[in-house]
Amino acid sequence: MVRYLTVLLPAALLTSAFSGCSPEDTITPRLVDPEATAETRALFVNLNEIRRDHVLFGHQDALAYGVHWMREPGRSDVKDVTGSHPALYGWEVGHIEHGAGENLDAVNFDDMQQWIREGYEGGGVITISWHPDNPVSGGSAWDTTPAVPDILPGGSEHEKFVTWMERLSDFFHGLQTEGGDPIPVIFRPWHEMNHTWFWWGRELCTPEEFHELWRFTVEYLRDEKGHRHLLYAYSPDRFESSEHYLERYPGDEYVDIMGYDDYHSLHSADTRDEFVRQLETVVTLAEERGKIPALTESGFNAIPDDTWWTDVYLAGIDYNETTRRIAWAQVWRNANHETDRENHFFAPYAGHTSAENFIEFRNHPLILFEDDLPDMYN
Ligand code: BMA
Repeated sequence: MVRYLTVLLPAALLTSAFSGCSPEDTITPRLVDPEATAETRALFVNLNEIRRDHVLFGHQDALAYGVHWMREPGRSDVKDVTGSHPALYGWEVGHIEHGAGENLDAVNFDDMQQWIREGYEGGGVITISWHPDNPVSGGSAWDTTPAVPDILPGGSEHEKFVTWMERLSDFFHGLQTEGGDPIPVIFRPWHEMNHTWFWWGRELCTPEEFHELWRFTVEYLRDEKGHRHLLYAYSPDRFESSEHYLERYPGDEYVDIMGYDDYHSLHSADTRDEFVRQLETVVTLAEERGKIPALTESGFNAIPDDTWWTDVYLAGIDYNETTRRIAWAQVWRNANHETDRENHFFAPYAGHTSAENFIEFRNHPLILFEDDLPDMYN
């Protein structure tokens, strides 16, 4: 059984080998962490099984705020419109590296831990991104002063970076159920590294330096800090070819999820070919390696097209047998209109002109929201 995940098998065969097993039985997918908790392994196996027929819908910061509200227990814009929370919750830990009380979008970290607990207990899947500040210049994640070589072992800022990683680890340790069990999390660091807008991006470090940064991140959390509840997601932004996608891929031993972020080929059906080509590439590359493919960030800011959800987003994802095998599709956050950014939202809110179409999207059999999910952790 163990062997099945270490060789290349079609998803159907792979999953049928596991159906009916409980995590305690024999399921040992070849994860980055061979000692991952039973729930974390189950999450991987279940995502891999579910993607044969379904795609989970995800939203960033769903429980923290919406376009016209903040910090209201049990609320999300997605639920306001559809009656259900998203199936996958994205969270962002930028500024955890400073030991700050709030992230870079003013979300309180204690609240975030509580919302992560609630999302997990409601059956949802949790993914975390990180936009750490520039460790050399002190600027933001978008400050492209070169920094990667300096934070690697032997570099002048390495110790500082280790302190940052320690704070990240402390936050991860706090992600526990009431009973003290670690909550499985898909960690998605150093994303969009094939472009040049972040300090860890292309042209700011060599592929080898990037690989070292990635491996250090994994080994620190897994081996040094003993986190047994993490799956690791690699997610470049839009790309030209498999070679481009894989240029900064740190190796099969260091990646569980092969994702991709795309805000560019999703504005209309005109660029569907481009979107489909990239989804097909990600699915194919992931399946060749026994990894899980996903659309890790996406969306159309402010959703100016009222039928975008079905006519562009779903039509692209559901384009063919290959594209629809991604495990999830996540859209970015709904910034609060009064306190944060205006017109920066990627899911509809109650009363938005795409709300009706979003309900149609939610009712499509391919797409799962939280209340459609089977137990993802067993
Ligand atoms: C970006 C925007 C920013 C935000 C950042 C991190 O895409 O939403 O406003 O600070 O993500 O969440």
